[in-house]
Amino acid sequence: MIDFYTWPTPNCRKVSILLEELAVPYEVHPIDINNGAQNTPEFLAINPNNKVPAIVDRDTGLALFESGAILLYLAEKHGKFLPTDPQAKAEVTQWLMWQMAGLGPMAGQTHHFVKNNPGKAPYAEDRFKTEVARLYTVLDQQLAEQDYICGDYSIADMASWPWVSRYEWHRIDLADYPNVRAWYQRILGREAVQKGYHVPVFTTEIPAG
Ligand SMILES: N[C@@H](CCC(=O)N[C@@H](CS)C(=O)NCC(=O)O)C(=O)O
Repeated sequence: MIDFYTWPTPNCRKVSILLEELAVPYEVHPIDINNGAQNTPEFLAINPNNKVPAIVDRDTGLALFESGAILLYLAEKHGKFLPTDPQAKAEVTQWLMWQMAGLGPMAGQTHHFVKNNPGKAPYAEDRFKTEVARLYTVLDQQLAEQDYICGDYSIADMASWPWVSRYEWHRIDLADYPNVRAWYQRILGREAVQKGYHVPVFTTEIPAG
């Protein structure tokens, strides 16, 4: 049984989508980050980094934060969505790191400057919007000849997809990235993705792409 500490954000949805895909039992603990629930002593005992998502694996007692580490752990534990062949595994890990260090932070900064604080820092708005567009171009090329980022559906897709679902927030028109759009809609059609998106609560319809 997995205790899952979460809120409806892209980093958390990666984990809820994987939990749904794995069809393993988990108990949801909503952490309302808009009201400071990430700063309580109880939550800090699980994640001293004050952020969601986090999990506790009741089978082992392991407490884990950082969405990429959680995806790797759960995929490896259940032997799904992460290849065992060293080269194929390295490729999935590479694209997971690409999302963790690139797409996620750059899109997040674009939301902060362009969507939430327009006009306050034009240089930052331009810098992050340009970088996000470059990352979408890279992803579009990667998807030119295959349905999923590393060939088969994997945690690399589950990491990037929830960020792409916020394409309107970072001012991306998916029509400019036809391979990304087809990939986005392909994954949107998965039942586990639709269920995982709405954990811990329904907030909005999933953008259609
Ligand atoms: N690199 C971390 C980022 C986690 C993160 O930024 N979580 C956000 C929500 S998506 C959060 O908890 N924000 C609350 C805060 O910053 O106080 C991960 O991928 O898990």
